[in-house]
Amino acid sequence: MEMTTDLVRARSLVQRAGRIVVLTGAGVSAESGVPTFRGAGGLWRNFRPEELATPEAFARDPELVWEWYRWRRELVQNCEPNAAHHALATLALSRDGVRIVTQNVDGLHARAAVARATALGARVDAAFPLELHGSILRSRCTRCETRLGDDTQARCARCGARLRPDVVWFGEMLDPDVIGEAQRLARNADLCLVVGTSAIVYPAAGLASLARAVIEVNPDVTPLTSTADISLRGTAGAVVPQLI
Ligand code: BV8
Ligand code: ZN
Repeated sequence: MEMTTDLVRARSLVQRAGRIVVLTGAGVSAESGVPTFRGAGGLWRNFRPEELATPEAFARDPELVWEWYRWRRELVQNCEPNAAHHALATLALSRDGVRIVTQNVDGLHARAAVARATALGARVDAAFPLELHGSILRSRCTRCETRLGDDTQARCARCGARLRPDVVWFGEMLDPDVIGEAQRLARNADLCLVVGTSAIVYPAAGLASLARAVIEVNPDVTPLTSTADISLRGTAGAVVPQLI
């Protein structure tokens, strides 16, 4: 992507910003091979995510919902963080005041944080993302809230209740501490760098407008485009490394 004036302006905004919140969506993982929710390939057996990622779907057919999550878990474990994940992790590790807040549940930001922190000999937590919607790599008990890493059994070892993916479904509240921290970070941010989200899922999509300035990176136009200070029309893998 040639250095357009917008890219030059965006780069200087990133350099001058003190505190930056990076808000990412499924688009940041598209070049890693993870299907987005609303783009092509986001479907599984002709189900839309909004039909399966709900408490009602899980209550009605837990096995079908688990089958979808196991398929997604297997898929993301075979994907690698891409240049955008690594560039964002490097940004967060190389200067203070940068926090990554993600809607994604694929764990790729965390993997990039570990890889970059190891390479830079830095403490990983600065690049660890705030996961607004949880992670499909974890499960939790539907009764006693025990959380498990990579589990295989469907029942809680402690209380015998059914396990569920440790994600926030449509119609469920986000963890108040997590969304509260994300809103505090966005309110205090000089810049919100929005990468790869269709900006239609709330409350996450409402974070960008809390920051003093917004830069958007997306191949398509979104509801944020008209209010963003700069909107870079390109993919995360191509644009984000040039921004950092
Ligand atoms: C809540 C975890 C309130 C699960 C997710 C009617 C009924 C029920 C609820 C609602 C309703 N109407 C509105 C709501 C609220 C609802 C909502 O906002 N719905 C939307 C669809 C209208 N929100 C909720 O339900 C939230 N909870 O509001 O609770 C409440 C109040 C009181 C009491 C009880 C409850 C919970 C929302 C969380 C849902 N869980 N995920 C799972 O993943 O299995 S959200 C899911 O969508 C993913 O996390 C995803 O990240 C998120 C947003 O999607 P995007 O990330 O933006 O992905 P998408 O595919 O849409 O877009 C990709 C973008 O990338 C595109 O713009 C594309 O152009 C771009 N792109 C493509 N390639 C690239 C790229 N960009 C860069 N580079 C590329 N290469
Ligand atoms: Zn339990």
